[in-house]
Amino acid sequence: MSNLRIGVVGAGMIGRSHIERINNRLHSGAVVAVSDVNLENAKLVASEFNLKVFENGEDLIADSNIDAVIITSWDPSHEQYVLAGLKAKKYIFCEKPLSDKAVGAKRIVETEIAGGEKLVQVGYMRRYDKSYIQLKEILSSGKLGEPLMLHCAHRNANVPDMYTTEMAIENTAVHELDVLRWLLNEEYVSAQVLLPKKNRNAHAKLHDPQILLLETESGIRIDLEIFVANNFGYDIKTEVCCENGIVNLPTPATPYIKFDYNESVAIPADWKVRFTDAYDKELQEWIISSKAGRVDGPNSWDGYLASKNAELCSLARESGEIVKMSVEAKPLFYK
Ligand code: ISE
Repeated sequence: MSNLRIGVVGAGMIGRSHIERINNRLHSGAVVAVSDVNLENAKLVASEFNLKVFENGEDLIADSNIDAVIITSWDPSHEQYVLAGLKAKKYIFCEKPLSDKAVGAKRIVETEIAGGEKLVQVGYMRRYDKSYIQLKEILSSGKLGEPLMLHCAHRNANVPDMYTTEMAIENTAVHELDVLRWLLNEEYVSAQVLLPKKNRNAHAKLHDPQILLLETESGIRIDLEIFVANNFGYDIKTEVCCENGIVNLPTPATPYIKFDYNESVAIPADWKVRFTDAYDKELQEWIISSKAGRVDGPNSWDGYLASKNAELCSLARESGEIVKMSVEAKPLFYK
């Protein structure tokens, strides 16, 4: 079968890097078209990868020469493009979050169910990361007993000036909100957010760091540190304390150097470095499953729960209260 012809809506940082990986490294699919609200940016990326430029995302999505769509535009525009993709009955890969609002993600779920065909995958790439997969295998083997507590950290060296206090949860912690329910096979029942002393490296519109305290259905307690202006590098931690033992998320190997009377190991600069293999695997599998007419990865329901849970955590931060998170029954369509 011929290559899946892919159109990309949003030619910013992650959009460009997905185009590069698909066209230079992956197989069975090719990005053939691009659009961006910044037309000049779309033209620049198009000339680099020899793509057709569309002036607006909806036209690209509806074009009959496009089989499937990747949405990497800015978060508030995800919903409108996913809905356009559903209308055109195309396979859609939408970067996280599925929508910046739970109500938007819910509309996507309802539209997809009404259309009768599963078409949407959400870019929660950690589920494709080798170290998370190993962690899940160890927990599922049962040899460590039941998980009781998780100690997690999501640390970035820095974030752009437009990054706000809300985004620490809705753009950053949303990864853990997705991957931990996948890891534990459980939903969250409550959340609380603590605000430690403010980091002077964070700009005025960002309270950094933040601590999320989550509780799951069976009573597992999770503490998650979000520290996005740490000035030293990208650092992701998950320690799971079980009845008979403890397991830590493996850190991908980097060279251990002895030099000039010092020992050192490099820390990744950002997520693009730390999760590059996961992004490759995620998109390769998306191309293969789209060609086979399936959605195998995190779907709209997962995307909706991540956005909804993030919104509830934001509410917990604003109110200072412990917020209850009701467990919604998964629609049959997604089972
Ligand atoms: C960014 O949008 C991501 O998705 C990264 O994975 C995350 O680490 C970062 O904090 C977010 O801002």
